[in-house]
Amino acid sequence: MSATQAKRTVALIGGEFSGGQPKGGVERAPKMMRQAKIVDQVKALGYEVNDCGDHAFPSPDAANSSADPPAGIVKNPRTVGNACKQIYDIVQAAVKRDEIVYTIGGDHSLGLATVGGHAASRPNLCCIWVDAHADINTAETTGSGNMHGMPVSILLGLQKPQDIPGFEWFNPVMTTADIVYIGLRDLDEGERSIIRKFGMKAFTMHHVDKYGIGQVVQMALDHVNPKRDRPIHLSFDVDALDPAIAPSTGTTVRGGLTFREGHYICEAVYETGLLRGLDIMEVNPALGNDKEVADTIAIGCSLTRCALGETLL
Ligand SMILES: [Mn+2]
Repeated sequence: MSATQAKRTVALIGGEFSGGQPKGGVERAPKMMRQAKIVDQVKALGYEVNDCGDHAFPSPDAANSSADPPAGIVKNPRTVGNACKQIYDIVQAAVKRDEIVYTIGGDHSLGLATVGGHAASRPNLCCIWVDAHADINTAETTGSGNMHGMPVSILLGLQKPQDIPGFEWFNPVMTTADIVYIGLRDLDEGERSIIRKFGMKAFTMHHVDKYGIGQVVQMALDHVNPKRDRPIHLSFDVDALDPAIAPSTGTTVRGGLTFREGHYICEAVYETGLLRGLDIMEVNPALGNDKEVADTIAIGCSLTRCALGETLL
């Protein structure tokens, strides 16, 4: 076992939520990862686990959208805002206990709650967002209206939370300089404009090919955490991985991270000794055959273990 960091308690939070996108099933991932013995695996790495439970949220009812009508084309805003508020509060409480917050999604709209709730109690927090997508659409730029493509814009206040019903409670505390992307390969035009306009640091798959994953993680850390003194939240959308190795997720994009590249990111972040928050998001056990589902759940578990200190030797 590595002595890189003193073992803290891990607060495990299940976010059984699918309302940020249209595909059912993603809300079942926390239970499936538990069935795959994720709790025992984290304990085996030497951590105490404070099990904060799985939190279920009603799926949006398409037949009765009168309770939560779209805001422009943004879908289920109050449903997403309510789920985010509840997870945000749970995350914030765990951070105040100085625990490592580990959230299993659920769709990535919950990233607003996990990173946002974390940053609210750890002001110096930085974030590494590993994803095929930038998730930085605003109400103006979104083409789909699915809120799992919007958490970063609200998190950073580029999209005013007060302008989306259900998000009035949220107070952005992070800036565009506090977050770095790895793995991007499917960006909307509006997202490109936002990333360029604010000079945000983004390592796409082009950069992974060009520099190799070791150099990319180094550069990402140098940008967001040059003195290696800031706590890190790693928000990992499994669609960052190539669909050949993580097929059971809602928005697959070819040309993703290899198995080793994905795990390397987690290992390298662990080695900093600064990991304080981890999300494993968008595992969807309803998509794919039995083997594909098992492989994707297994990779959610192994990414978790690597981020918490499992090493090859
Ligand atoms: Mn995402």
